[in-house]
Amino acid sequence: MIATIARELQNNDRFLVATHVNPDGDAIGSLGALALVLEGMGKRVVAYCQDEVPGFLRFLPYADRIIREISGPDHFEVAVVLDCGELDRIGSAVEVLQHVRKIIHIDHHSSSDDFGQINLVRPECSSTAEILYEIFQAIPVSLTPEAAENIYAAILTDTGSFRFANTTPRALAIAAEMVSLGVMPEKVAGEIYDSMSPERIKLLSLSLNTLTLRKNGRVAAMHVSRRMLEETGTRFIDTDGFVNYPRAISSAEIAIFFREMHSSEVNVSLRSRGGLNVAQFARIHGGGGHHNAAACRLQGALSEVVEKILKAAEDFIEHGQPAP
Ligand SMILES: [Mn+2]
Repeated sequence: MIATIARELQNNDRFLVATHVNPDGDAIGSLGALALVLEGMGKRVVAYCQDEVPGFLRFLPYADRIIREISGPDHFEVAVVLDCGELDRIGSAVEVLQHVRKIIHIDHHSSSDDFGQINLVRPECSSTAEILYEIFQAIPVSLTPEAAENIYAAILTDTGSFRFANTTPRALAIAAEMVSLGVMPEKVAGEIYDSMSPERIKLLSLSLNTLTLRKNGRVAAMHVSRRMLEETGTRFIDTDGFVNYPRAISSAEIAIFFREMHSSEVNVSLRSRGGLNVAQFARIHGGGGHHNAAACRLQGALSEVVEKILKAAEDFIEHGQPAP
């Protein structure tokens, strides 16, 4: 499969590369790495992500060239969809994408659909960037420091700074290789983790005040409302990573972060440690993700969704995992 994709990248000339809405470090890093490698091979590339690149990822080489709208499927021979469990998560470009002759789907989410003509889904990989690295080796291409920085940032963020269970020998070895190619870990970490605006810190402080514990702290949750965003002059994108605060509580087995979206829709981020499979929990509520990191979106007022999901999380912990 790796070899097949390597061949497709070599044998075609006009590529669309795309990733999911609300992009994270793996989404933007994978997009940038693949776009840079394809350009290095002399290919024509359009890189697409519906939503804006979060501030902490804008330093990445290529991030400023990602476009947010595309037209016509005819421009592209191949579309490569990255880090995206369902095609719908591409956002508004889904129409165009469905008409591209060949879709190559590369992902590491365990709940990933087979929506492409070629599907490479490897849940054992730390990140989509790790899978790309293997494809790049199979072509083979040598990576520029710019491509390497994108891969490094993707692995760094998807492993939670090399802390999560997906911090495998392989993930660390690729990260080490990227450093030997010129990536500076101190610079990348500074850009990603120490670049908060004062407004964002104020938003965090409001959100920390909403901390709710259930089941003797085994369930820990926080939320951000539209009003908090208005009050602090921040945006939805500024809540990225907030779920890691309830997750950091020693007793927490499930951490939940609620974000009030527009018109009675709530985004729910879920994290777990160890055995509890939050991807399964998310799927029950119409979402998906990984064993220890997942998300879903529910209709309803913020307070209703919070109560409903907290109750469900308590049951989930109490009764273990329901039959699939
Ligand atoms: Mn990922």
